[in-house]
Amino acid sequence: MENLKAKAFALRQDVIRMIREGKAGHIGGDMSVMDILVSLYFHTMNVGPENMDDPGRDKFVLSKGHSVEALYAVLAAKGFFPIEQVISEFSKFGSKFIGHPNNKLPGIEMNSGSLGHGLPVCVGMAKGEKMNGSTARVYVVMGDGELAEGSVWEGVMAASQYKLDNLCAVVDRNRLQISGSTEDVMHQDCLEDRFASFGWYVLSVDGNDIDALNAAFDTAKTVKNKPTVVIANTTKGCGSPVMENKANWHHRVPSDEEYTQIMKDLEERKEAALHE
Ligand SMILES: Cc1ncc(C[n+]2csc(CCOP(=O)(O)OP(=O)(O)O)c2C)c(N)n1
Ligand SMILES: [Mg+2]
Repeated sequence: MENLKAKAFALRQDVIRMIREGKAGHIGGDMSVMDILVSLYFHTMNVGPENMDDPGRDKFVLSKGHSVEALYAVLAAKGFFPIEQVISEFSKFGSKFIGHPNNKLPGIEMNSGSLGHGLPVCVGMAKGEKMNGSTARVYVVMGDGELAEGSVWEGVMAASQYKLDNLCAVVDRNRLQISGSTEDVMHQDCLEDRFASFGWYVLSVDGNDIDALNAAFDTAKTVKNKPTVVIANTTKGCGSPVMENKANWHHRVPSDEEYTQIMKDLEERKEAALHE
């Protein structure tokens, strides 16, 4: 069986190379969200280049669209496009691989980047799947800072109203946003209780533990009559102490020394995962 923990560290290395070459990128959130994306794309969802024309495929929206570098690495690993092409073209003038998801690229369902829109759109998508009698599931990943957008909570209410048990939201709960701690900027106390009070089924897991994520997404598939949220408790910058839990790594290009250290740290974690 494929070692998804090691894979997530290898894909983080692709992201670091991409950001170095492109001289831009939301590195901290890419690192925190990687295990969530690997669990979704390699364990949970029935999505790949082979079935993108099948209306019954599961649908995915990266609502925290600034973490597109992580999505590019995962989509490349799924075979949507070559990783070397992304690394050489990302963020260059005229490139298709721009700094936020756009649906002209294969594998991307929705343009995103303006925070607060992914969940409301996914509510419509999930309702549409039900109206069509489809068994497809809809997944959306939001940031915890993103939850300050009021539109998120309109979507939360509507998903509950329409009993969208085919909808699974994930919050990348890394406790940081662009300008510092979420608790200072717009606090997210009792996040689990907030979603539960709106009628959602709530799971709270270590969001950098692939096994825990896989289990949570398996459980979400069994929930009836209500949408599920997975609060994924993550570390921003996960993979190297150079970046971990540091607000100034929200958007940053590593220096030569930082690059060398980060790649080494990721290599060590990848090797450790391989020998676990
Ligand atoms: C509507 C909107 N307002 C502001 C921004 C600018 N912005 C980009 S990333 C970000 C912080 C997001 O924090 P969070 O959702 O916690 O993301 P993560 O920590 O996972 O990177 C902000 C405010 C935006 N993209 N969209
Ligand atoms: Mg955050």
